[in-house]
Amino acid sequence: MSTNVLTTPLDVEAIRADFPVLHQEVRPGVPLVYLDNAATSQKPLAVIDAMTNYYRMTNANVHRGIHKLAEDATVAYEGARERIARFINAESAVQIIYTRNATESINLVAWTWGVENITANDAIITTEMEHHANFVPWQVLAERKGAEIRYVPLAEDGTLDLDAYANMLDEKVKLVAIVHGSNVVGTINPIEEMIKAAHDVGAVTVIDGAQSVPHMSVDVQALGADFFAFSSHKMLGPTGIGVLYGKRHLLEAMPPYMVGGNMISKVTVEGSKWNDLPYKFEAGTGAIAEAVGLAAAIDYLDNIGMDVVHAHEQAVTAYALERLAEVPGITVIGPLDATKRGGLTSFTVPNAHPHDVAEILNTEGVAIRAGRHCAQPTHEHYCINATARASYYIYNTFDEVDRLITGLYKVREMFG
Ligand code: C6P
Repeated sequence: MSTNVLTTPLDVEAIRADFPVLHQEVRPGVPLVYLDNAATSQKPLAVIDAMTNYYRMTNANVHRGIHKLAEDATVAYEGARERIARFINAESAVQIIYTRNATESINLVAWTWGVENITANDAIITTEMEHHANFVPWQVLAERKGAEIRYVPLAEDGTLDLDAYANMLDEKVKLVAIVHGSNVVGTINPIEEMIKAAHDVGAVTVIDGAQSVPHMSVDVQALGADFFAFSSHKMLGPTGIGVLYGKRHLLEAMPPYMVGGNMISKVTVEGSKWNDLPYKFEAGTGAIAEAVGLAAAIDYLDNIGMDVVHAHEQAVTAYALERLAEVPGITVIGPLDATKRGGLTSFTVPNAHPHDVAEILNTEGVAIRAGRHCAQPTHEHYCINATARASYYIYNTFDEVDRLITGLYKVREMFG
């Protein structure tokens, strides 16, 4: 047990009361401990109710009808866009493009801005810390264009090697793609300074905020990001909707990603003209109820305060790091200082495959993720095949970390 006093600024029990899914036993007498939040978060009643009410009372298509329901649906859909813009401090809601998820947001940039701007004379920088969503699109784009791709290596402590980054920045570099918060090592990267360095050589930046926006205050203008991507489902919102923020002049100059209805202003047999931002990038009917749900999730998080969310996660993560260090043989990858991390811990257990670790923890009611977490280059850096990962959110308690540790002692007993 920890010798430190365990404190959090959050009333976690009150928060837990808002999440129906948490109040269940995975088998009789074994309550669920949900520590797979980096994969997807649970949803509070406020989000579930907002979406249910939308379907019960409003449901209509947006931007098309002139009847009351269509108008109400449009107000809700566009109101959600405004809400998202305020949450990340975008200059304008027209810079918030609805996508399906962070992966689609990044692909949108690769297959529009990237195709238009990257040539065989250019270089793209990404890092060994990326989720495949911010790695594979750039690899494929570089291959197709015959461009060079450079990878910022990880330093020994699980941060990015910033000296190597500085050395690889030159006038050939046209695009820099960096993850804000890693989904494996947990590191929060100093992206403000990395973006500034990229801008100094004239490069455009794509920031993967899938693991930062849910957990900390993010101000896209203060960061200076050209493009910023995230997913609703990791931040208490529904699946099926994500966000791409982009600087207006870049979005204006980009061709559409998909074409069809909604994204046009004029269509004749001679040709078509594109709609204004943000609709130019939103072909077809969008995820309307999901936008409503995402706005409710943002209200819920903002009500708590993102600084409080972050402080709670750092307290739980610091406690987890301390307790994981007690279990003989466990190796945690990434910075051991919780203040440099988001709320997750990836680790290996001697003689036990991460899938076995997850399996045994599952019998103890503890849900974690095992595997490469769609970040194979990061695992290759450590010369390991896979890790077990426990990831925390606003509703996780210190007691739940204790349940994880008890389960890990069982794993150690079984695997020697
Ligand atoms: N990581 C995890 O368990 P999507 O799937 O598009 O909503 O998010 C992709 C993504 C992009 N970047 C980072 C840093 C991420 O962590 C993820 C999703 C999940 O780690 C599922 S693989």
